[in-house]
Amino acid sequence: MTSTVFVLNGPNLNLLGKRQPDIYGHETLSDVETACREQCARQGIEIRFHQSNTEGQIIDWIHEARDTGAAIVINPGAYTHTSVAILDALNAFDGPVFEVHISNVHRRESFRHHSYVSLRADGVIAGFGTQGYLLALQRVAHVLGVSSPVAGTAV
Ligand code: DHK
Repeated sequence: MTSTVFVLNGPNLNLLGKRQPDIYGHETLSDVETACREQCARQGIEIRFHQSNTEGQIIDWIHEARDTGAAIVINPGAYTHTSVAILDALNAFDGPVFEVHISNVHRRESFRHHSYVSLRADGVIAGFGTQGYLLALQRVAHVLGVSSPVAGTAV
């Protein structure tokens, strides 16, 4: 059976490419989705790609992943720094979880230095721009044991 990865995006990421491009870059979320879909197709993984500005919706998708997902890649946006509820939902998911931040949150305001999600994440990527999503998906393919033609997956 084909594995499915849920790629979940939190608040304001629908504005990617338009808001603060000096921090988040010029690529849109649609560009990111296309790149993620292409990479997953190459890796032989199914993808569910979502964005919501609502905490409860993100939690509902994490619950859905309990039944149909093999891994989660999540950029929770600002909920990273505030949401015990998203942490609790991720703790109820058994597969690997990878946290992605487009910006290097550790070089920004101190309130962005703490992540509730990191208490659950198996890996965290920050500051690699939107490429961070693709790096996380590369890791997903590796830990799920599906073949990946992308170089550098030996670790
Ligand atoms: C995105 C956001 O919207 C912020 O609230 C986070 C994260 C950082 C990012 O870098 O992708 O603090």
